[in-house]
Amino acid sequence: PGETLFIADLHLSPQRPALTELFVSFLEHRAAGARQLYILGDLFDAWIGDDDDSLPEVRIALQWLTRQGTRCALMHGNRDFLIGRRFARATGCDLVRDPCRIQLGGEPILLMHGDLLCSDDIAYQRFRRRVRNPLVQRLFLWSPLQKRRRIAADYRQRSSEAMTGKSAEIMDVNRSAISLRMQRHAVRRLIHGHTHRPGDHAFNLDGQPAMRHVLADWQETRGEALVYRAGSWHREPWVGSAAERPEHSQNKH
Ligand code: LP5
Ligand code: MN
Repeated sequence: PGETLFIADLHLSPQRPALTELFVSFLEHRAAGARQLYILGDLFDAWIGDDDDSLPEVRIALQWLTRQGTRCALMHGNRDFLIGRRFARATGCDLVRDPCRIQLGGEPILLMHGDLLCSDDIAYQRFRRRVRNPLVQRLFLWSPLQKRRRIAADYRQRSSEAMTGKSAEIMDVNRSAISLRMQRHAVRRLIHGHTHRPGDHAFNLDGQPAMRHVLADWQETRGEALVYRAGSWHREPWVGSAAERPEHSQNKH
């Protein structure tokens, strides 16, 4: 009983206050009351350590959400894999591994951020292995915040330069990587984000119907959640709560 919501790729940053506002309104007016919220990576556009206290309103809203009774699970994305236990403790969120296998209504489901499925992107997978190395991370976290900000900006820069030379196919998920993961975890449903190519893909896995839900990335004007309720699945846009929209208050007065 109760709803389960899935979102990913919000890419929150201090440079996009309207996006943060949209997300906070989603927590307050939509996620509240749900049984569980899953955030499947890239909540933040870049996370350089839990000691960086930018975007305090996000922590406050997540803490409020978990305190009022909605469980919130947080998975690392390729932009915010440095979210740590301090952030989790402060917000009441559970950090979950990528991949993560859950059960909903008796059905096993695999959750991933999605970057691991992009196995054709060799340069990225090499980069990923390096920055996911615990020793490399510890060294990074020991540096002063200013230095970390510079390094993160440099990675972003080099990454976007690298991406101009990659084809769309290379940066998309690999079909056999999907099948392998789903077989290994014995699931017929996979939910992931990362590619910013939202869609519901029904396909055949070992002669059986299978489903892959790709979550949408969020924009200032529109977010989206995948919702599981009473045995069925649907996508739901989020454009802010009616009470907060300017047209609404104009009608009121
Ligand atoms: O997210 P998106 O869609 O823009 O791009 C990804 C891949 N890029 C990345 C890099 C991130 O954007 C960088 C942001 C990091 C923020 C946190 C900083 C913390 C640093 C902590 C260090 C311990 O994920 C991109 C994919 C694309 O998705 C599609 O899947 O293609 O991958 C790249 O472009 C990577 C390049 O191919 C290689 C990057 C070279 C950078 C040089 C780094 C040197 C090695 C560092 C070793 C410590
Ligand atoms: Mn991503």
